Amino acid sequence: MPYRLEIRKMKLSIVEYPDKKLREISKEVKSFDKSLHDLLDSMYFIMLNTNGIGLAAIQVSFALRALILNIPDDEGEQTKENLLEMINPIVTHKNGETLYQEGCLSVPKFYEDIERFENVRVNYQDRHGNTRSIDADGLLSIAIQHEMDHLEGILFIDKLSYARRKKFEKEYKRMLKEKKES
Ligand code: Y12
Ligand code: CO
Repeated sequence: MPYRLEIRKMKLSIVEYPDKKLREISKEVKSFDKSLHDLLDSMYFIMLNTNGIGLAAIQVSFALRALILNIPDDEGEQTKENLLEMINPIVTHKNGETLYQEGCLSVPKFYEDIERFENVRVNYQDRHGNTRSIDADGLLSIAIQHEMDHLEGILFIDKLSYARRKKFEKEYKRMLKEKKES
């Protein structure tokens, strides 16, 4: 059954771990209409307001294969010209290995070294349904892989070793408790 969007420039909020919503497999986007554009615009707004550089639709409760990325330029500026919107992305080539300390708006305050492919080629659609392709390296490549994992219900913490994950769970639980008490 196609995923129906009912969005009117809505105020979105970020879904945080351990919310089960983050485990959903997102569905293909089939309509490239105003509702999708409103969702993407609202995602951009919340991502900038929370100091993010990447966000998948599932992180704002919409299980759709849509993500946005806004990697800072060499001066550290996040400009709208560098905004990348990827709909229905598919990795067609990947190679190399790289390690980077990742963070996620859905797992606040935690950063972990995660291994990724160094380069990826991705086919995707833009907000109008046009087919596009990009060869990514560096931070963009890492961010694309991180956001594409969200489409499969995968979080960067799932890639930690057993021992590191246990440590994370303990610290995260403590953080949530402190947040509740404050
Ligand atoms: C490399 C690694 C990870 C990605 C995925 C995109 N990740 C983010 O955009 C993470 C943003 C983030 C922002 C935070 O700041 C605020 O929430 C205000 C943050 O700080 C706290 O949680 C306190 C943590 C993560 C792309 C490339
Ligand atoms: Co994330």
